[in-house]
Parts: sequence; structure tokens; C-alpha cells
Amino acid sequence: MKTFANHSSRMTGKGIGREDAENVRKTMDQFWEKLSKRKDATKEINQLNEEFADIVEAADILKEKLPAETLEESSENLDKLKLLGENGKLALDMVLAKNNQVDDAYKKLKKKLKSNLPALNRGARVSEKTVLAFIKEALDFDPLPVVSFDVSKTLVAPVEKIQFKNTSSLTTEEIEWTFKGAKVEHSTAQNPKVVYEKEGIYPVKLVGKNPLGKDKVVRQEYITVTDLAKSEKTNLALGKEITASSNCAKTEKSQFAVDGSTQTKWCANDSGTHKLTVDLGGTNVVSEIVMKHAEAGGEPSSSNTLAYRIQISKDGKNFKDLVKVTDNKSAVTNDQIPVIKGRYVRLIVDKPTQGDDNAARIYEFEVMGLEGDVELPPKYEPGNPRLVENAAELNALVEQLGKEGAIDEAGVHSLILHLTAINHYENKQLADKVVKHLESFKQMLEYQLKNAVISEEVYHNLMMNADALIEKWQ
Ligand SMILES: [Ca+2]
Repeated sequence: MKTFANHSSRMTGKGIGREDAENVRKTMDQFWEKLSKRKDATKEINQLNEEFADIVEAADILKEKLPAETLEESSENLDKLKLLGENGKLALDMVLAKNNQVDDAYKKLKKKLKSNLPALNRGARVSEKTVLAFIKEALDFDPLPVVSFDVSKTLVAPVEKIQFKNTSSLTTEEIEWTFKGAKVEHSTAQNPKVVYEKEGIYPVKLVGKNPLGKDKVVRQEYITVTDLAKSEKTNLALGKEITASSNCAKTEKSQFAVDGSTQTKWCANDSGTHKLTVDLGGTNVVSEIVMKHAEAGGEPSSSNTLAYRIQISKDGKNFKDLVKVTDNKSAVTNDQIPVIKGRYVRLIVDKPTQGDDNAARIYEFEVMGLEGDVELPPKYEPGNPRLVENAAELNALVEQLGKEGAIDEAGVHSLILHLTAINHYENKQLADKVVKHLESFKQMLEYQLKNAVISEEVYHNLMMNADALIEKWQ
């Protein structure tokens, strides 16, 4: 048992519990890292168990020893602290059950934890944020890869760089991007920079794997490349007509969300869901929504919008969802959306602040894009490269490239070794084996590209053919 002095360290300032338990956070991060990579996390599991037990014990001891008047004030906080400790332990047990594939125990614990979650999110403020964060992470944990990504822009001019960022789960060990129509169509980098040379609307695919499985995200018509994007994007909402579900005061009306100033805001605090709708005055091209929340106007970060949705409409009646955010903490949000035309853009505030405060505070609502109903480029259609039908044809292609001097003799030899195996499994109709060997054929191509055995052009040609065969057999 730890000393009482240690327990009382959980009482800080006005609240109970530590704002930032840095060491505990570090242990949690190490735990997630090891668990995700299927390494032994016994040390971290023991430390976390001890930490959660310690929180429960601290709450009990404080309740017993505090003078009556202090206790009256903080009794609710102490109950909450205890609940956090108990649920931290539950979360840890749940994750381990999931990881060890004890499905019944996992389902039971998850159900319990989910039903406890509302009580942990509301009521007395306890600043043990670390444990609450851990509980939420535990509920999101999946040993299988979960793939996702962010992008810096969805509307660019030809040859303008786009920065992609892999945001897949820690459990995702290998990734592969496909940028059809881009200058370089394949990448295994975490955060590749991508360039498109020609106008068009392009798809993006990200596949993630680990030894337990794979996941993928495909976004069709995701990147729009047009010469029109050479000029600066405009804030289409600036000074436009805007309406809101309600306003806190005359000086905090909806128009202050589109006046271009972070000194002024729209505030809404009625009981219903807060909404803001801006009329862009005509059909425009929208590609990005920038919002400046409470903190951007100098208020506490706890007042930043936690959850919101953004929708668009051509007629002001039928709206389409563009963005759904459930866990924002930032002062400024920047949501990239695949280019879309519309006239009315609506913000729905699902959770106005980080806590119980129901007032929405939006200092600026910026709808970025191109002015007017301009003509967008056509959807990208890959030219008609002749794709092979089977390993034998791919073999012939490799030999042809060898003859042309595009691949040296040793390079041809190693590729043909793979293709011979693939041909064998094709004949036996063993799809799994065909795909597996095509994957190692692709790895060989990557190795050859890296070692300058083949050019980027040959690499892409063979890669595209290998992918086509994989798609056929999957
Ligand atoms: Ca403003």
C-alpha cells in the first residue's frame, strides 16, 4: 500500500485527481504499442492494474480521513474518482479479453463498460483525464488493422503537392497506397507527398495489414485537379446570409460567424440542437470547411466544439452529409472534403463543448472553394493499358522487357521464379496461394525498384499487372 501522502496527491487545486499523470500516460502508451505489435506487455499490465487499484484505494482512504466539511464538498468527486479507477480496470480486462480472443468475456466487459460510460462523462468533474482517455482508447481497440488517412487538400492545381497522412490504428503494420493517375501511383511511405500532372478527378486507396488480417479504405472521386485551383481558394461564406437555430445575444448573432473576425462569435445556448446555415448566394464549388472554435477567440479550450456535422444542399431542403466529427479538441478545425457543388452549407453542433456546457461558440465558419458553378474536369479514366490475364502472360511480358534491356538477366530470372510458382497455383486453382505469391512478386518488384534493377516505369507497369491478377483471384 502506498502512503497517504501519495494518495492525497490526487487532490489538486479545485478538483480531485491529477490533470496530467504523465508517467501513467507513458505506461499506457507503452502498453498500446506493445499490445498492437503483439509483444509481451506483462510489465505494463501490472503497472496499470496497480494504478487503477491505487485510484480506488485513494478515493476510499480520502473518504475516510477527510474532515466532514471538506468531505461534504468533495464526496461526489470521490465517488467519481473511484468509479474511474474501477472502470480503468474493467477497460484493461476487456482489452486483454479481446486480444486473447475470449469473446464471451470481451462482450460482457464491453457491455458493462459502455453502460458505465455516460456516468463517467457527466456529473462531478474529476480531472483524472488520463484514465478516461484510456477507457475510450480501450473501447476503440482492435487487434485487426483499422485503416484511415488524412489529406492536406482535395482541390489542387496540376503539379501542386498533396500531403497524405496515414492515421491507421497502431495495429496496422504494413501499408500500401494506390494513387491511380498520379505521377507515382504506389507508395508504402507513411505520409507520402503526391503530385498529379493532369486535370481530372482521382481515386485514392489505402490498404493496411498485419499478420491477423487486413483492411482498406477506397475513396472514389477524392482528389480534384484543375487549373482553376491555381488561384487562391476563396472563403465563400464571408459576409453571406446566415441563419441560426438561436442566438445568445444581439452581439452574438449568426452573422458574426461569417464576418471574417475572430473577435466576434455566434453563440447559441437554447435547449435544442444548435444549427447554423449559410446561403452562399448561388451554386459554388466547396472543398474545405474551416471552423474557429471558442479557443481561437480567446476562450478556454474546454469550450471548443466536441462533436459536429456539416452538410450541403443545392435547394436548402435536401441536405447531404459532408463531415462528421465526434472527438474534436482543437481551436481550429480544417475538414477536407471531396469537391462538391452546392449553395447552402449547414453546421449541426452535436456536442457544443468538451463538458456539460450546452452553449455553442463559433468565431468563424469558413466555406472554402471556388466561386461560381464552374466546370470541373472529367473523372479520371486510366488509359487502356493491356493488362495480362494470367501468370504465363505476365511471364512473357517480363521476358519481353528483358529483351528490350529494361530488366537485366538476374532481375528477369528472379521475377520468373515467382511467376513459375504463380502459374503452378493458377493451374491448381489455389486462389490463396496465387495471391500470396503475387504479393511476394510485388515485394520483389519493390526490392528491384529500390536497388535500381528496374525503372519506375517498368515497376508501375508490372505492379499494375500484378494488382490486376490479385483482384481477379481475390
Ligand atoms: Ca467572427
